[in-house]
Amino acid sequence: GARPWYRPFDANTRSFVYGLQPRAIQGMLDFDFSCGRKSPSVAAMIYPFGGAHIQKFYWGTNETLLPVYTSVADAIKKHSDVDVVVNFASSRSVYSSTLEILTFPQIKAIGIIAEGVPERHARELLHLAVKKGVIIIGPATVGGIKPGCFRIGNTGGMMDNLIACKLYRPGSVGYVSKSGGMSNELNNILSYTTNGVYEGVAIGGDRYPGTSFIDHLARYEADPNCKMLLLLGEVGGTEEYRVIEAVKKGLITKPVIAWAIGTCAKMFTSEVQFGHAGSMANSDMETAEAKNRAMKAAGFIVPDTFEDLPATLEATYKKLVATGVIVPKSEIEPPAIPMDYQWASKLGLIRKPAAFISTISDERGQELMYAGMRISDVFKEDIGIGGVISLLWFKRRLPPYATKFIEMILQLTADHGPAVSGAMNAIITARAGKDLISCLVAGLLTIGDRFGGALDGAAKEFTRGLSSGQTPREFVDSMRKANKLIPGIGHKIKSKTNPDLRVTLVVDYVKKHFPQHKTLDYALAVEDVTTQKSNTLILNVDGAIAVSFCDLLYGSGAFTEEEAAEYLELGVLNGLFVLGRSIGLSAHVIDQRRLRLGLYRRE
Ligand code: Q5B
Repeated sequence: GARPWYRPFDANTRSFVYGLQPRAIQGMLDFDFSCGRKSPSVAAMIYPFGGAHIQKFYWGTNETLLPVYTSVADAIKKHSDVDVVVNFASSRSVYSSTLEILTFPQIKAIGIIAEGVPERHARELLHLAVKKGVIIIGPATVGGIKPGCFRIGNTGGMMDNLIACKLYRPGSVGYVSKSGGMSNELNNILSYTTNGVYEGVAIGGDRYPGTSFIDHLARYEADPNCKMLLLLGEVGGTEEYRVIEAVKKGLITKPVIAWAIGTCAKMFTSEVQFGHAGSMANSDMETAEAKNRAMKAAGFIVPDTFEDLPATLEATYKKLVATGVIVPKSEIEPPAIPMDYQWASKLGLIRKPAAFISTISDERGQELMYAGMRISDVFKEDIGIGGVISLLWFKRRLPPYATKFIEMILQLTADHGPAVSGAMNAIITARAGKDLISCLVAGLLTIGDRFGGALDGAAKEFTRGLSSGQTPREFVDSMRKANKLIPGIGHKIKSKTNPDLRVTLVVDYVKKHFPQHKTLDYALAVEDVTTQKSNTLILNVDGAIAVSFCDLLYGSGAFTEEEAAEYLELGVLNGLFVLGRSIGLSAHVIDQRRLRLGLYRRE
């Protein structure tokens, strides 16, 4: 339904928010809810990029969905009840978007938040809006607030502040200021000196605001529910004189309390430009002092200093109550607004059991940590990939010979030609046109008991044999009796006569650097037995790495017996082969792509 011209916002006002501003919208919806509004004051968002979609918001404790349209026209088509737009477009795009909004007669008021709008654009918009009878609030403002009804964007600050200032229900004072920050102060002062704000508008600090003091004060004058006017002017410009004119002409008759801030400008010897683009006196008339004098002379209620403003407001309010102009209403309790989880958590008001626990890395602080070591120290101390694995897999720094051994494993297992099962699968997958990750995974999934995944089994069986005191032959016989192949023994092409040099490298390194190598020696003794049967039954690369790692876990002094046993139990050793071979499998995929070979089909 049509609203009277002087009341652009009421408890049924519905708006569009131009721009993706979920926090501001949630703030508007929380305000609405505290006012007891029946429906959210935001009907939809308009955002030209990324396609039309839906966004989720809270309505009290429930959730509500708001559509996002890509054009004003689409939004208008769907929401005939909307007559306000809160335009969060940037200073670059606010001109064109406001021009577009102004083409729809349905829109009666626009809040423009952007700072730094070129003055030429602001003036054009202002003229067009006047012609079309549209109220523009801004640019360079938070907007305004109509307690109990409607909040433009972030006006009034956080929810606790809005509640403390009783903005969830209307009072009797209509105010207009330039600055949004000062309007927060006015909301606060009015909440304890009077029955509170009826409506408050911050017109913005630019030289050419869309609407000025007089536009809003004239509305408050005409609105029978507003009983007392408050004007917070400032140094610079002549807008206060237009209000003086109106009072002199008898167009404004309600009591006007007024103050122009910036009286301290006279303390400076040169001209002072305050925070707003418009806050500079270009003539004597534009000084705050001259304005305060003129407003007083015109019959405004002007305190002696800004500090006296609360007392002046209180005295005027009491007079209006005494004469029956204002009849204070009994207070109502606003509904509690649930606090956002993240905010409550930040304030330490709530706790929640962790969904999962991790003990190896932490990215929440300033610097990423690997098992308590700063990422910058990882490089400062040049701990290498072996050091990083020792931190992330074993949560400790291992001695250099051990981290070097880990790196040796990765290098040795990186690849073993295109014929091995994993590489074949990766290659076939690559030739089927799949992406690198799919091909890599196809290769990795081939790793198992027989191919590359014999490390954990080898570690388990050889440590069991060794610790139970079995001789190598007894060990081999017991495995045969149990009908089990010995993990880590045997190779398709490598043999006693065609030795696997990778194994030789491991054996030599371990014998040279490890403080003890009982498990490796035991495995080599087992190899002596198995190769008597067939010279391909050698200690293979999986087996050599696995038994050496057992010697590292048990003999380096970096792990307790229990920890060493636990790591074997957890099955970390196959991970070493997986990690190393990922290098080679990726290489085969890259190679196939480079060769641009077509789909493989077995002939
Ligand atoms: N026999 C590796 O098999 C292979 C025996 C055994 C007792 C054993 C086989 C095996 C255990 C698993 C293991 C890791 C399948 C291998 C790797 C990485 C790689 C690969 C690459 C790379 C080879 C012939 C006769 C039979 C068997 C007996 C065989 N293995 N007895 N313990 N372990 N090993 N896997 O050559 O009486 O004739 O029936 O499963 O450690 O994967 O380069 O390709 O870097 O990519 O096909 O190096 O040893 O031998 O199965 O024909 O057996 O020896 O019982 O006896 P073969 P089979 P019998 S390293």
